[in-house]
Amino acid sequence: METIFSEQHRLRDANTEFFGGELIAPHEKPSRAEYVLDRVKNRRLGKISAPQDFGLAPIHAIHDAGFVRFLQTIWEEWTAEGFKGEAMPTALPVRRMAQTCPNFVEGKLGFYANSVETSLTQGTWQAAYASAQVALTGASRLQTGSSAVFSLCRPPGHHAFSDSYGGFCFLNNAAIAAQSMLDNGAKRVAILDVDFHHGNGTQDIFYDRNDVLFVSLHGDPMETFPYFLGHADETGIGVGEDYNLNIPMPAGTPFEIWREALQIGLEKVRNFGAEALIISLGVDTFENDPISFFKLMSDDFLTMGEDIAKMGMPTQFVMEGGYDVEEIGVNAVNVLEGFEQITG
Ligand code: OKP
Ligand code: ZN
Repeated sequence: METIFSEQHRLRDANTEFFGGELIAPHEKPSRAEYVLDRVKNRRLGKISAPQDFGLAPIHAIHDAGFVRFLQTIWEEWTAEGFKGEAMPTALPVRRMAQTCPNFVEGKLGFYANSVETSLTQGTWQAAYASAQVALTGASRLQTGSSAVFSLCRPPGHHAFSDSYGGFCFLNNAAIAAQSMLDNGAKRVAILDVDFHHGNGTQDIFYDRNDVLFVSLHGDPMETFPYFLGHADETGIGVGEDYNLNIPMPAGTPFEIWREALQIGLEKVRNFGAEALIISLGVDTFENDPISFFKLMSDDFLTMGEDIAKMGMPTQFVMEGGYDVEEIGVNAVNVLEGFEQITG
């Protein structure tokens, strides 16, 4: 399987993540992608290619123009004010507050944030842009005859909404890839999100649509991030009704149970009849992940890949989370090797 990878991911290298009332060294750091890339090389998974540049148009097909401009300009605006730290909001528009974007930079941050652990920094936009191009290049590969591709995206994307960032995500790579496939002739695309966290951004982007099915297996949002979306009763709206499936699971969920949820999700995908399957591939379901509570073991990721391969669909793997950096490479590439054990 071919891997698409951009060195530009290193431009996302924040000093801070707001965690437990402290500013700590971020969980989402450059070494994550390097561990995965090293494992791809060591296992000789296949060739590694730089992304093509598809420009801003396919990003604007998913994201609000004001939000994109905000990401492009925020660091300059923030430093122009003389602030010493990384950019983060203080006030957020919640219940009954006016939804107008303020002029002052700190207000803009609150307007465009959906969570506040994620600092904006120099280089974040450039890395997020490159990550989206990695996803777009993978999508293009599927539409020019590849049966499977690995988009080694970093930073991740599934917590990015059309008009908000958060949860270490800025641009929704999987959504951008899905939309580009539709805009290049696909009729239906399915996104299966196996990251430990609910793909709240992806769900919201496609919630009222029936051309993209979204299925997510994740920690129960009553107990974990992103908290406010991902419940089982969120099934879609309007023509999108029944085109969204959430399977939240409790702390301690082992692979045996998780795999039953996977089968339900895959059955939903099968009945949908999509031309392509995008996997939002987070491996933070791993038992030793520092910020998650499922109990998958490294070998389980092989089985996960096998189960996905049995769908027999053109498949794009888009990297999302996974924070036990020592094992993230093994676990992510295990999914890909399991997939190839079935497809050859
Ligand atoms: C991004 B991805 C833990 C707080 C969690 C944000 C997690 C973002 C995960 N106490 N903070 O889905 O892996
Ligand atoms: Zn995650």
